[in-house]
Amino acid sequence: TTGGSVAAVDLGATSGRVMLGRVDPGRGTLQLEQVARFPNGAVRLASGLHWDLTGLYAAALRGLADAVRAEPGIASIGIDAWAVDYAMLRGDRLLGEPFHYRDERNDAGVAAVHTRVPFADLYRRNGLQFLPFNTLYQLAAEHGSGCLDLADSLLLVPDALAFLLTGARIAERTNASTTGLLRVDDGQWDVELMTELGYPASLFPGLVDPGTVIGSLRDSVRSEIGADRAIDVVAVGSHDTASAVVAVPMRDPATAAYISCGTWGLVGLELRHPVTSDAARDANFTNEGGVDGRVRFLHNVMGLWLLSESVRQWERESGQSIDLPTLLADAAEVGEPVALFDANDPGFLAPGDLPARIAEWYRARELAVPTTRAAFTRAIIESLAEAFATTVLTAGDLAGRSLETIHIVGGGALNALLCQRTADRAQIPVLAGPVEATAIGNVLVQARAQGWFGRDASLEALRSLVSAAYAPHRYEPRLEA
Ligand code: LRH
Repeated sequence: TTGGSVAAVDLGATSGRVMLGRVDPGRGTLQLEQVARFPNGAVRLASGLHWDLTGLYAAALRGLADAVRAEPGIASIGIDAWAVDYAMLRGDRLLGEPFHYRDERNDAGVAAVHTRVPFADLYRRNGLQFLPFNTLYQLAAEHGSGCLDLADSLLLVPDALAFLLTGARIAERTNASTTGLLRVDDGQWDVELMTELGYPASLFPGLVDPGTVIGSLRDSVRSEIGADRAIDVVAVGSHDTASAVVAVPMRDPATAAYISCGTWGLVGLELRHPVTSDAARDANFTNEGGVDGRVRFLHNVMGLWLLSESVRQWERESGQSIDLPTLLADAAEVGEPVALFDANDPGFLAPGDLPARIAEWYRARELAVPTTRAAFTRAIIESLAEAFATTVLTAGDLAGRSLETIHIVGGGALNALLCQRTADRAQIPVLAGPVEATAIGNVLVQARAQGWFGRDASLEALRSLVSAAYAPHRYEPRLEA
């Protein structure tokens, strides 16, 4: 046989899933089957906004049991999740549930870090865009809680789950690059920076690259999921965006931009070398670590959070559930022009009544506030499309590339209005799909680690399998923008 099956655990901010991936590069086939899906979200505890990591672990275990039942021969398991958030441990024990990056505690952390190390210096060292929740700011907010003194290790969310499954402590490199504590030039921990900021370097485990075996399932985990033999957990691009970029079916990364669109819209390019120019810093572009040492040169745009958090508020107000396809169809029918708002306004980050904050944004600028939910939704989509388009064009300028296509992957690829309006506003064709890019990227990196592609297969070889299995939907730009 030239292929086999692996399981992907893919955790997003609103839901998690366990997928079975069947890959046979010899035959040119790639199949994905969802075996479990479970909700995820913030929990407001007395100490602030947290994730229910224990609940996620339990749900992942149930999903893995389903995966093993459906396909007893899975060769390995890979885990990816959102970036920056972490669990602290003492010995094998979790020191509470991880903070959610949308918790309000970060402002003080930002100020504390920037008085010690000005942002321009940080950018030169770590190449990261400013996001108030980058791990290094969260850790500054942790000072005074006493937890940093108690902990003896710190694991990012996917690494924490891998630890619970295997007992092994590692730091997968793509996700470690989002902490702000990794050097952009050589991809190693910046121990000097940790020391300057007062974070014990001993908290951070050794770095591993995607494709490395993390460890084998603990015996008790094996019996819980009904596995009758050893199964390895393999590091993938454990930062969900790194896995998604693996599965962007770019023919030529030199002329393609991508938007990984879920809760966030991650808008940028794949580069061989980081760009840390003053212009890139001023445009707040990040150089995150990709699979195979490639650089994810991108900017965070607020993403579908604007829509989902607005819908949540409308549902809370009315006590009725809203059908998203109907809402989007109504939004597409809105005839009168809507005013755009700045989709990147930091005031939209925290959970709560988002439509009120958007309305406030308009009022402060004496712009007309949309009067119906359909018009509001249309304003959100148009504003997102505008932010996507300008960010793509900025990325091209900063990296000196002329772009011929924009790939949209993730849930946003299903949003036809968003895809079309992005094409219109950028005047560049949009290729939409695959929707499950993150899980596919997770599966493909495991498949390569198994040797099914040949161990040195390039990302281009993996991507050609993606385009064969998931032909993207093309949106031509229309002239009226
Ligand atoms: C998307 C994502 C993104 C990060 C954010 C915290 O899920 O990982 O790349 O910036 O979550």
